[in-house]
Amino acid sequence: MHRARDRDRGWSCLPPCAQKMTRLLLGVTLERICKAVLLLCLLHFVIIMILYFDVYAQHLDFFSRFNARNTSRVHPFSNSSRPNSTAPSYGPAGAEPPSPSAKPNTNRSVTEKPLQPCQEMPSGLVGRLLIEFSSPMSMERVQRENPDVSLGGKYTPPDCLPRQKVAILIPFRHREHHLKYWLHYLHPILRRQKVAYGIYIINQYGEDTFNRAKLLNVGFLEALKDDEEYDCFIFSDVDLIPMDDRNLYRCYEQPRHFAVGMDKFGFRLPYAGYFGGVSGLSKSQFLKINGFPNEYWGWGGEDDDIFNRISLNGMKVSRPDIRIGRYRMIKHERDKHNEPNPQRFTKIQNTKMTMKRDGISSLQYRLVEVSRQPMYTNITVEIGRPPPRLARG
Ligand code: BGN
Repeated sequence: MHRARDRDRGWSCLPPCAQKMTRLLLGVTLERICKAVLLLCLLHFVIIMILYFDVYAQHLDFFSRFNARNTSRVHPFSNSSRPNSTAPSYGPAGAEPPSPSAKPNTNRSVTEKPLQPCQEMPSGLVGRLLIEFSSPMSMERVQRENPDVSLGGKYTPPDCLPRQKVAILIPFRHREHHLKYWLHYLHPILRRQKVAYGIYIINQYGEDTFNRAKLLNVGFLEALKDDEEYDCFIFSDVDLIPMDDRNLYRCYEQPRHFAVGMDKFGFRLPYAGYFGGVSGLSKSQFLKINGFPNEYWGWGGEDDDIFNRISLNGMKVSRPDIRIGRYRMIKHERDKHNEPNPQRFTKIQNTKMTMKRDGISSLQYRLVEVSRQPMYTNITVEIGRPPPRLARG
């Protein structure tokens, strides 16, 4: 009955034939699937090849840059701006290779690509860091670990053009142990941050009362004597290590406070106007506030005075996010000859009156020695002592 109907409709196939048809259809489908898979494989192969050649080309590019750098190695900082006549000598003359700068080098070989400005947020940063002070540290180890740092503690990124030249100034006396850790942690961080920098230890000569802010004023002038291209100054205590390399050591539109969350303050800002520990000002910001006060002898208050100077001159302090601006402080006893300054409470009330006459414009000091060490430049300076207190009555 069915067969008769099929015949009527023009279908001439009997059951074995229908099976054949089904198999044929299956075969065709399978063939199509195979072709599609083959095509996908081919596409995959082509994509892989494109990616491979892209990476390979980058490698070639990297190696050509590397070679060019090795043959015409550019030294980080110029010494053309050194002081003449009365100025101290900064290490052996001719010991440094010729001057480079953050500006493009016109003598580059034709095959070498011109350097691009360094990224705002460099890609090699790692974020949170493990900071500890229990493993033994030596200056030899720091030197071994930082072969790219040149004499005097100077560095410039080899693969991009830094936007600023940063002088890092550390007020100092008898803290050699802390300095080793500071250099051990900071050199690699600054390198990853693509900073062009020089490290200056401003060492107070003698045993008179310590004066942090005055030492920093000296550091500002001496660093500029060493290299007039510095346009950013970062002032750091020797015992403070950043716990995150996204806390970028450079200058900003507004004066910068870096050490917003220290471990000793429970990783919080101790008060809204706190400007201690690590801070940074561009050259023009620093000059606008007439530098730092010279008259804060002993511990405390000088950072509050600087904060006042910033506000009184119409600027605002900028800060990193509290999660990024974390710091570890190396534990230590209170230094001798750096007792809390009893005058600090009244002094910080008078910044408006004192800042014009007391500052970088009135700074006096005697340079004792400048010596270039492999990992830093050491500037020893005599800055005097606090004036004798007026007898009462
Ligand atoms: C403040 C100090 C700062 C110091 C911080 C954190 C003064 C001035 C009188 C109020 N200021 O109190 O210099 O950095 O503590 O230790 O003492």
